[in-house]
Amino acid sequence: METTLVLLKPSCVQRQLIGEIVHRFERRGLRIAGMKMMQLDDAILREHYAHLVDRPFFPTLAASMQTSPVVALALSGLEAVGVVRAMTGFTNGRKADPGTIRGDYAMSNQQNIVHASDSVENAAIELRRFFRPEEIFDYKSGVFDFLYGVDEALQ
Ligand code: IDP
Ligand code: MG
Repeated sequence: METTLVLLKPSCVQRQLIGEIVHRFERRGLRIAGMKMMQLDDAILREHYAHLVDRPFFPTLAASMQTSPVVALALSGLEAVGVVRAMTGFTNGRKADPGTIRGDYAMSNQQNIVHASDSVENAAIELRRFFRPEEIFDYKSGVFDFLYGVDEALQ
């Protein structure tokens, strides 16, 4: 099983879509291993978006991420990183496929509702960035035996 990091961005929080987006992840069968609201500061955003700090849009990106708290989620499941990234869709909501979160809720390249880790390595780094170890819970989902086949459950 993998655990991945999702941030429900201010575009999600302000549009009152927290419940709707969390519901999508739950419906898919992902287990919520961690969940909390946080106000992000400049330091964590510079670290989280280190690959973008030199881009001209970084100041507006950082500002947009601070207009309200975000909700950080740790989601667990088999191949959870790839599953969640596929559910997220292309960065630009206007180009994202219908059926994806961005394709169903976003019209913007920046105000695109969610962040999702893009690799297993980055998921581990990002989970450490947003959660203390004791904030991630390892419990068995009550429907686990109906989410996975017997062979998959061992992975
Ligand atoms: P991702 O969120 O799909 O992984 P990244 O390229 O890692 O996309 O960019 C991180 C975030 O930066 C995006 O989700 C979006 O909010 C913002 N962003 C990316 N490219 C642009 C841009 O060209 N203009 C404005 N904001 C952008
Ligand atoms: Mg990214």
